[in-house]
Amino acid sequence: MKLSKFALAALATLTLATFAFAEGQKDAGSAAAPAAVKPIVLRLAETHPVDYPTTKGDMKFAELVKERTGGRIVIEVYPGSQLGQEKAVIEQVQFGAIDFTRVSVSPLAAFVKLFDTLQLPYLYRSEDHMWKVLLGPIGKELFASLEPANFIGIGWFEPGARNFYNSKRPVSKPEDLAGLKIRVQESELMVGLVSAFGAVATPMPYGEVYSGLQTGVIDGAENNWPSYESTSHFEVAKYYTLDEHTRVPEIIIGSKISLQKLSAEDQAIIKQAALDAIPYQRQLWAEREKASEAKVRAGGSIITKIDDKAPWQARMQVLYAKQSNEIQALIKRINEVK
Ligand code: GTR
Repeated sequence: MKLSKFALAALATLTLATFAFAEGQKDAGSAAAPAAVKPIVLRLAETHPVDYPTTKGDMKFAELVKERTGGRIVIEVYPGSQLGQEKAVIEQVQFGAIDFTRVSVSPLAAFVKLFDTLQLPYLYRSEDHMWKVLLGPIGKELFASLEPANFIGIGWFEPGARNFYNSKRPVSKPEDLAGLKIRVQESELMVGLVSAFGAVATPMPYGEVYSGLQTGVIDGAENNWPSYESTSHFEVAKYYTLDEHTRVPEIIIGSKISLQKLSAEDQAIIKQAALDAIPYQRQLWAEREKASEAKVRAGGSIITKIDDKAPWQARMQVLYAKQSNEIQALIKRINEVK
């Protein structure tokens, strides 16, 4: 086949262009290759079921991290204690086997004693006072105090107030608790608190409380409205007393071992995302508290309201007196937060 001069020139141009295009593609491939980069997948352990406000807060946190890293960092939330009960999970976070967890500061205080301060009875004047403490300089100092124990403080969630409940009798004054076997979180301070009320404290993981109540191993426990409802404890322990002895903040902690593998920018994105998830969780919490109360009342629980908390507070003086100087100093500063 004979080609004209014009056709030959066109063919040469086309060949060169194809070659140049292929080279360009190679360059682009080696420089960025975004599609080929696998995301960093991190795991977060949560004790509550999927529809619970803290779990939804965790998911919001994960969603913000994914969005703000353009999908480079994916946090998978494992609800319903799939990765273990709180104390065991905290240990795994410490060793880097689990990357994050959302827990109550109560079991965390077994690892970093200063956190006992935050779960002292009748410490906060109100929910608002608690949030001022958590989001102010004291909250930041407490986060920093976690680092020597290999944890990184990431964020706080709303915990509501905790109340006593039992299967035996209505409780309207501290003396009514005498002799009742009350489950507490795995926390020395909580053992002291319940003992100071004259009850028999029984530390036990959250997941074992329902059967404990059902079989009579324990007579009662203490928790906020949403936990009392979501666990169905209200079905087996119908006397609920609104003494509001504690507000024990919920916290998200990260594993120092996992997080130090990330860049400083990514660590900052993660911390900011957790803070930005707080208003969402607080909103869900307020709604769930009302819904849980309605469900519990409809389920036939006998609710005892406590108008005068003074006798309850008076019983707690022994617990305050036992605290270290470091904790006493922190209590003083918390009281001064306006
Ligand atoms: C809930 C808290 C859980 C868990 C539980 C318990 O209020 O959200 O993280 O600590 O109490 O009593 O074990």
